Amino acid sequence: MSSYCVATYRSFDAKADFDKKALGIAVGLTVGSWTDLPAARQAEMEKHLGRVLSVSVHEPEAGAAAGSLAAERYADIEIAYPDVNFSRDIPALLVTVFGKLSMDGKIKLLDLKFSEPFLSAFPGPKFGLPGVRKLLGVPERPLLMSIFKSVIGHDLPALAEQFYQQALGGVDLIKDDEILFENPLTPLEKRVEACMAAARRAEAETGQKLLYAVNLTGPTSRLHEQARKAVAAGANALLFNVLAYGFDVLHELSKDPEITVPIAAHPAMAGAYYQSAHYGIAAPVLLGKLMRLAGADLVLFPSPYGSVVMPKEENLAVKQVLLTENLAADYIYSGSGQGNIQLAPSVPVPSAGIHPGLVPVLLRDFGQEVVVNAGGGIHGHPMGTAAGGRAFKQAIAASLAGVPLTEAAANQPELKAAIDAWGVKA
Ligand code: 1AE
Repeated sequence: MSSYCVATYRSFDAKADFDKKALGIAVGLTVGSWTDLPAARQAEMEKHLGRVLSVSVHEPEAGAAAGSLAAERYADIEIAYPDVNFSRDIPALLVTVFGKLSMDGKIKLLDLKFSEPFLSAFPGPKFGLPGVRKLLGVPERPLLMSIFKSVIGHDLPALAEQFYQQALGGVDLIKDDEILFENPLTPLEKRVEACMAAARRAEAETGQKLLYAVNLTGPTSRLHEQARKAVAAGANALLFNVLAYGFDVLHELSKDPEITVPIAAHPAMAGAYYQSAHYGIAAPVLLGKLMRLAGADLVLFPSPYGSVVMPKEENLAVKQVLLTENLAADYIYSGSGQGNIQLAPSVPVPSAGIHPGLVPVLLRDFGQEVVVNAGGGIHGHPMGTAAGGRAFKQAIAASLAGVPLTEAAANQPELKAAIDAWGVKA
């Protein structure tokens, strides 16, 4: 029995015959030509042929605002690709479904559904949400992450002091800045040792465990070795710039049995792929399905509210895919089973420009299965970095209790200072 992975595209064209276009994609990206083949060859090639599952044409709506989607002529096209055509890895799948096609006119990859045989090659996140919660000993509440800021050019004592201040604020996770690479002042192993020592000092005061996601950088051929060194030096999490290296590199790292810590995926460069309505790969695929498939335990992405924003609908779709969607659920075009493979959920980390005044809307939209993540919103606090962490914790506690932040701030000076500085979003 054949199995298929299914891609959905949005193709924009003022005049095209979209049925013909869909057939051209299904045939062109699989067997290459079809009608010209002799019957015997057609029978042989049948199992390699892509199938058009649906073509849904949208005609421009009268009176629609110029530049809006409603004013455009486009079609959503669903095509099934036989698994037999590609090896069970993300590069092979992406090159098949959106290799040359990504450069062929106005077309965006909207969705990907994976067959169960394809999915079976992916163990998914090693820890995921339940594993991260277990490591931290925090079964329910939203988690809080702090981001190192302005650490380029700083030495180990300065870095350790910044770490200590963040940890004192009571955060659950601290991540390196994604632009901190291997460097002589704060090399990876020394950085891990200095920061984990600061973590222990802070824990003695706060009683709180935390994960430090150290940035894994350098040439691809050395990443496994670097990651193992980091773990041996005491790192209890890694940060990884997935899109700069490729999903397959994340997949290889996450399934390495010697890398025994959660991996946080940073979205650097993602905007080049998902932001256009007409081109690229939709955010729920790029930052949702592919990240989870490749094994990201936590996934950072812009929120709908901060300094770098993603439209809310898209944002919540990313969250949905990371947390709840069974990636194999409705893969079938012609197959043998339905969605038995479950990957652990990845933790959503909506980020960029987050401050305590955004916590109520963030928790309203994301619920409790989320990491509240901030850099400037912690270090920029008027009373300092540790107070910045405390202000977030106070905002989270108040939001969970249904208490308005302005009311909660009356007897919590850290929260009050944060609100005075940045306000509260209704
Ligand atoms: C979407 C990624 C956010 C990130 O990595 C980062 O450093 C955010 O910093 P702040 O919170 O905007 O200062």
